[in-house]
Amino acid sequence: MAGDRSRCMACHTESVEEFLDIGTIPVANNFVPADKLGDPEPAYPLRVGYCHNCSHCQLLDMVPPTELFDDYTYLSGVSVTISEYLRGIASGLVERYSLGPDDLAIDVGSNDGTLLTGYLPHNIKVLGVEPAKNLLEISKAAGVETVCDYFGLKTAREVLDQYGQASVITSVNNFAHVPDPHDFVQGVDALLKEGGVFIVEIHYLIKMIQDGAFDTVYHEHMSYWGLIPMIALFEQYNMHAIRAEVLDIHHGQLRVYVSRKDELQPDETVAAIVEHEHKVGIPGWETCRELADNARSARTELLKLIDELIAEGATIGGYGATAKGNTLLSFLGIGPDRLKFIADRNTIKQGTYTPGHHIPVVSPDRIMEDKPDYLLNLAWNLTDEIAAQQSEYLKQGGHLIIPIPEVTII
Ligand code: JHZ
Repeated sequence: MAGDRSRCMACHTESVEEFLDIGTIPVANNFVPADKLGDPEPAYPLRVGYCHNCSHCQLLDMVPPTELFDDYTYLSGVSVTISEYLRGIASGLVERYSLGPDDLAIDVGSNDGTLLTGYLPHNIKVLGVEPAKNLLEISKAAGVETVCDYFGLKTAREVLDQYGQASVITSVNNFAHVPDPHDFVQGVDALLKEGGVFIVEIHYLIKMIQDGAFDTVYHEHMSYWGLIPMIALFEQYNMHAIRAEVLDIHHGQLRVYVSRKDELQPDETVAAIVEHEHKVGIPGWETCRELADNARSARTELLKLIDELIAEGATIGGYGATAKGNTLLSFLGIGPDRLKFIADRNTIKQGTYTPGHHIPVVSPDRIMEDKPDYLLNLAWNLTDEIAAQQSEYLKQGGHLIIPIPEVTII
């Protein structure tokens, strides 16, 4: 059962007010196998709230992490763009902090181990922490040792006993998945060696609002962080941000480098982003309400387009069986009557059906077999890679419909 949460997980005051209601829907990454199609599918409310005290945004209803992450269908290594990006984080850290064979690099939420493989050519010791049991074999085959658990103070102490202190700890697209960020930060503090750095990367609340990327909202994403609330959290544990970057990957990400206060000093990037957040009102109740308005207008516009195309006799498929795609499809009420299939290269997802509306997930080979007139691109953050891969389909007159940030056809 989902628990209700009007108490802010960052500042602990009872100040969280709802601004966006996506509906009661199944968990985004729980694709349904063919033999389970007749089984009851749990659905949970998906509502986002704003903390009037510290500006942090979070879900109001929490699904137990075990239901979200024990068995996980998303693989970091499927997209070339994402794989290169993740390995680039590792090699960037080797260079920035002159890491060598004596250093231990830990990645929390290490998924299939893709990020950690970026350290291997540099002979850095690596360790993943990842709760999804089904991904262990994949990371092992990639040469990455993984502790299969949820990260927090308890796990950090166990890792410390067995592997020693870490020089760098990364958490990329994982910190938002955490129901208790305080416990997580205490774990980082317990495990990081003196002068070590914690690098946290997360979908950026400000970008999400600017792009109207309401599809970033799904049960896995319990938090929606800006830099200012995050700094306030670290402050409570004598830690601070020493560098911050806003990046274009995914739906716009914030990367923050964090150390203990008395160990490393911040550069000018932190103050610049803090100033920008103050300027845009980080994010502010009214701005949050705008995201909800944008979500509703995007729904009307996209449904109108799809239904007009179908009325003209066009056929439509989808590309990218993404978590965010499932929020979009659920919010719009799109099922197999409108989208014939969704193509995805991830073989774990192929042969399954989207949660809720049960659209079949198929191999991308199906695109050239069926040649639908349009493909709704549910991985709109990876359009360049998908357009290059589907160049033949596009050359033969096929089109991609990009839903966000603007409804566009290419
Ligand atoms: P992608 C996941 O969200 C879940 P999703 C998670 N919670 C999170 O925060 C974000 O990532 C960051 C496929 N694909 O990365 C692979 C092809 O088939 O947008 C993936 O299934 N062919 C951790 O699921 C999907 O698209 C291709 O050529 O919204 C992309 O998923 C390419 C490029 C991708 O994340």
